[in-house]
Amino acid sequence: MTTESAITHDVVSIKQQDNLGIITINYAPVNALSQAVRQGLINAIARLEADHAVKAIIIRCEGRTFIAGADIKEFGQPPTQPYLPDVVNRIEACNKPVIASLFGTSLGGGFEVALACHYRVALSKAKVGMPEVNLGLIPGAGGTQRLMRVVGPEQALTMITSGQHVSVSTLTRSGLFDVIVEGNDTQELDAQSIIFAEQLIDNDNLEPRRIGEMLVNSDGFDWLAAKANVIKRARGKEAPVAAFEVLEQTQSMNISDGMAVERQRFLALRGSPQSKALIHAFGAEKQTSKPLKKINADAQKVSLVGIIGGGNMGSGIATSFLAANFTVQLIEQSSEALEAGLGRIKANFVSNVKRGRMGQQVADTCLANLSGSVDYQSLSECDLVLEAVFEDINVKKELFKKLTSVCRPDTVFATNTSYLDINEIAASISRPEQLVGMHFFSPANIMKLLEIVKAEHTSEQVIATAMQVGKQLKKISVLVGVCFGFAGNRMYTRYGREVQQMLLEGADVAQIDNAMTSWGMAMGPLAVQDLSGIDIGHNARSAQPFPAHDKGYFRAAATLVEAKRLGRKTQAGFYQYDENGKKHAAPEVAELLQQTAQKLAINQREFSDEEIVQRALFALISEGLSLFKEGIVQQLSDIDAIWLHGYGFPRYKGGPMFQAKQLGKTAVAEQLAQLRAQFGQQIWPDVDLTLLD
Ligand code: T1G
Repeated sequence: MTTESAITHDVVSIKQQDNLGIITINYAPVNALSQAVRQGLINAIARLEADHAVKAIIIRCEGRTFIAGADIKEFGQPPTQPYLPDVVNRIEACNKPVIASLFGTSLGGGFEVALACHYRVALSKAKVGMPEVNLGLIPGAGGTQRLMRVVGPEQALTMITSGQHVSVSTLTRSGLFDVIVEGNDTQELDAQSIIFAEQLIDNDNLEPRRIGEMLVNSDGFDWLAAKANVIKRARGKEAPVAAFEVLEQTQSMNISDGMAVERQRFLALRGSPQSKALIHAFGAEKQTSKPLKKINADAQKVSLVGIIGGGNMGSGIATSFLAANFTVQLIEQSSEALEAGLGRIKANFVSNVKRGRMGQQVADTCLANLSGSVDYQSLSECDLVLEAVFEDINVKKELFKKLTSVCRPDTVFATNTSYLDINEIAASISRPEQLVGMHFFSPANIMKLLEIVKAEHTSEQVIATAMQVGKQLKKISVLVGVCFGFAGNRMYTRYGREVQQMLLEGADVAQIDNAMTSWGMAMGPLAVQDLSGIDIGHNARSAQPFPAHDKGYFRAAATLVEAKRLGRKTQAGFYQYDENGKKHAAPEVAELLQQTAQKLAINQREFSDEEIVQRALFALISEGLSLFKEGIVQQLSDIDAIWLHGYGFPRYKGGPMFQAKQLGKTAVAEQLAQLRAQFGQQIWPDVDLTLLD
């Protein structure tokens, strides 16, 4: 006998099937724990607990996943009743067995709901996790307490402080799941959940098994060593350390006292600067795929991709496409170059397997989709052809001219150029509307950032296709316009210019790098220069007219290039490098730069770390606001996504434009006015600050 009734709107409903009560959550897109879902769960549990005909209860979800966590749309608003801890405790307190039916990604509050259930049935392809630290939070509804009781402090700490999604198939002996259903079939999951519930009833095994009643077994666990490890890996992030402290502090408490400590720390983190920044970062990444000017065209289907150039970039890009199940045809100029390119791609997959990024079978399947040729005719059936050849505009023009005669009329042409004018390349071919920039970042098979560059005549359909391909590549694809360096590198040039200007003004190399890394940047800007080669940027800049208004423009780099100090590759750059590659201060650099400063009549002085960080950050803010004003980017959050994924900006600081918003329009205006007064309008131009309202 089956009766159905809705509990709250249509997000939570219950169905009675014989002596089973089945609670279904249906709240797109990921069954997040909105207020209505929380209220619906509490009402459903109460209703079924009171129904004498019901012997056991299943909590399941419709759609793509079991509950994926608290509702991010409610973040930033005051918490509303029923609070999630009350919901999970109500589920656990139910006097009838409650079974969670897990598929997709049961994360955060979703996993906490599952842990409050008395049993868990899960698909082997499902994932679970406590990703709260990625949002600057810790689990706030019993997750620290119940996870530690089931899997022990070590595994609980790893899951909570890493925030990683863990495949159910790797947790078979964790004690977390009572039944693991092989595969990814949710109908089979539903069936197995019902069978499991019916077995409980048939065996009269109806006493709820509550994790909250278990004790934590910390025997032999070295909390001291674990703490040092958590702090080291946190690299300035507060939430992982807070999670550690909660687990250590509550290991011997009862669940109620433990949850009170957890809740207190959760609420203290909620609304913290780091949490606000991390939640902004999460939103900024999602926002990149929703360009403000809606793209009025559907993406073309792309499966066969031609990659021209098998060097470091081309082979990395080809690796990225192959790993996303595209078929790749690699083109090189000679059989030797082709072999070398194919070899680089295969080496990338060997590394992927060695580092556990993928299994050998997957790698073999990917490589089976790779072929190579020296004949452009082999590109005739490609849906997309992307070039990653030498950065010379005439080489690229010739290449695309050849492609227009070889490829289908609807083939999308993409260039990976970093600095060349895509409008100029497009103007040289008969199908400019087919050309788009797809600017990958090295190493292209690792870096998630992809700039999709819309040239003047690029069609909407080609843009939509490139954005779709970026999504399939699992890249953070950001739509940008054409200018020198597009968005990321143009800002990076401005950042580099400001850092090198401060060098000429007397700031010390190590002081600059240490100030920036202490603030949170992944690497010091001058160490990065040494790594990539000071001459690379210098040669690219030398191809452009020197900005007469900016007498110190990268003159520090020019000085070092003249002194043949090119960076790591010459064991000498901004730093000195010993035979082990370890960097050391190089006093002669300060002398060289002092001479250059004197020639340029730039006075030298002491700097504070704060001023160094502020000047560098404001260079990014100023250039980011100019990019938006010129229409190179469509939303400020895109700039944050670019800097978080392309340049090692600290995620827990949200991005340069998030920092500007946190500083506030008035403070930014005052600081920019001071810099403008000191260094002039051309270095620090007027920008539109209304965006910071
Ligand atoms: N709340 C609301 N909407 C969400 C959401 C969430 N938690 N997660 C994703 N979405 C939306 C997303 O905005 C997009 O919407 C759509 O779902 C698809 O997302 C108390 C406090 C779940 C693995 O951190 O990791 O619980 O753009 O494009 O690549 O302890 O989204 O389609 O309109 O990313 O398949 C913990 C964060 C919260 C999960 C799916 N949970 N989300 O990835 O699709 S804190 C999380 C994700 C918490 C408790 C604490 C991923 C995903 P739209 P998508 P996807």
